[in-house]
Amino acid sequence: MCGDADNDHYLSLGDVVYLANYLFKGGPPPHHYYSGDVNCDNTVNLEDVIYLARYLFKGGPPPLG
Ligand SMILES: [Ca+2]
Ligand SMILES: [Ca+2]
Repeated sequence: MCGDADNDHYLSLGDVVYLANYLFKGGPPPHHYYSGDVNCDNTVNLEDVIYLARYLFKGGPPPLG
């Protein structure tokens, strides 16, 4: 599932934290790399964290793919 970085089958704050941890704290990568690529631009970066947080908390568009 796109955006499900921690692979628990739900999109939640845990995925935002997991991705932020990976990007900024040297944490483990998303289970499937593409699951961390929320906006489908073929890279996993801060924009994906923001996209996912926006979807979860601000009613933004759902993850692509
Ligand atoms: Ca998850
Ligand atoms: Ca991306």
